[in-house]
Amino acid sequence: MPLSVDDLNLDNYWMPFTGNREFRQNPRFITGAEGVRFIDADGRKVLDGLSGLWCCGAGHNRLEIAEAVSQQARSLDYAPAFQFGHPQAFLLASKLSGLMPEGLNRVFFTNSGSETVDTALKIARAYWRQRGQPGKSRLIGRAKGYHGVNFGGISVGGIAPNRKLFGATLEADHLAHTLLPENRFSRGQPEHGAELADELEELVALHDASNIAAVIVEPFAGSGGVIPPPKGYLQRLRAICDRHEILLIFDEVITGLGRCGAPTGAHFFGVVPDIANFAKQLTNGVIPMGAVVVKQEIYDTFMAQGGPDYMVEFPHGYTYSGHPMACAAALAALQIFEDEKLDEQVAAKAGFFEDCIHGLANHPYVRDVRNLGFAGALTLEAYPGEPARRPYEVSMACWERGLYVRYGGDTLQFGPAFVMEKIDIAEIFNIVGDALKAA
Ligand code: PXG
Ligand code: PLP
Repeated sequence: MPLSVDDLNLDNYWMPFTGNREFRQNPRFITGAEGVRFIDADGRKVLDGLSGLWCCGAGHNRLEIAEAVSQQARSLDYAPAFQFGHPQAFLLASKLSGLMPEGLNRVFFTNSGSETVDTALKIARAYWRQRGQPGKSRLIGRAKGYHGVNFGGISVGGIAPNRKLFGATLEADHLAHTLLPENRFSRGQPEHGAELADELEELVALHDASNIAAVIVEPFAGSGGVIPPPKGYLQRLRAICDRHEILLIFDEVITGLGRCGAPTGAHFFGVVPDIANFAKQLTNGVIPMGAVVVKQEIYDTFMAQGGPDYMVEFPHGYTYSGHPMACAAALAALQIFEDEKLDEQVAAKAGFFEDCIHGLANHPYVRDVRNLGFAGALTLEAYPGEPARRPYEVSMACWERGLYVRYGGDTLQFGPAFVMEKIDIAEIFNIVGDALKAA
């Protein structure tokens, strides 16, 4: 039912990652969804150019998921996560393990990408302590990396506005980002920059590997503006981690479960991390959930500790870890993933998506185009001193024309649902083209 904005009191809700003052002047309400479109408060259909926030790859309002969640709510709404189990969590851990690259098969559940990141960082540090190397505690991220908003995540994260208000973080170093000027307008993985991985060798020389626990990177940087890794870069990072016994964590919150056109970014790039993080697409966005998947050897290290068996091996977990409703949603979502071969759908249509987004290369204000799988970004020429303004303006112009696209920093970002048809993908970029010309 269309909802009148006038009836709502807008005073109390502090919106996340939103210009709250701007929103109150120019409210935009989503009141429904259908397939790959939202419905707004005026009853308009608006094409969803980002699968929600990168999470609804199977499309919106999937009946299979709705029914699984509804059934779960009536049979077991909640079970304590600590010291007791319910079957769906075990089923889901097995099903998810089946989608992982060889060797990643022990699963810890969380409720978001941010919790997943902090959990992975804690596992990494604790692992080295369990192995008798407590000095290995330093964490290394990458400039332009996004690892959520909790303190661990912003410590390794590399997006300045997300860090600058919050004071001291965990000790962390950052590799350089891989957004090189010579790679502008690359299609898929760029040619230049594999050697940027060698910065890790320099950090090892500086700190010594005996002080470094883990390196965390997104297989391709998502929120930082869809930055695919240079060819060979991730392989090089893996080799350096192996050489120095440093854990490699892939934050696959965006890249995982189909976005790259493969089950995971690890599959797509052919590099297997020691720990991989998932969230978003795990439940198709229906119920919040995240998962940290680790190599069996890491889990076994915790299980090999001395002391009585009733002692907790890893003092960490959330009230809602493995929540029955989230498990039900995830089991149904992964079933859809399998039945509809969502990763193969992306692989089959990724070339079309690439042609469409690169078709905007010569449009006004477009300074770079990047893409991989069903992810892409346009970097827009900044107003002097105001890098974020033009993407905001173009995004709002798209909304008026019936397209939801995300803007962040100096980029517009695209991540269509895996099930989106070519005709709708083409429509996304037609609308963006019009909005750019009108800007
Ligand atoms: N790691 C990565 C790689 C992410 O992309 C998180 C962790 C945090 O997840 P939660 O569930 O705590 O938000 C993310 C989330 C965007 C956008 O537009 C990206 C994210 C979230 C919201 C918007 O790029 N990534
Ligand atoms: N704060 C308080 C006072 C709590 O009791 C708890 C959990 O018991 C938490 C925070 C953490 O909540 P969650 O387990 O949902 O992360």
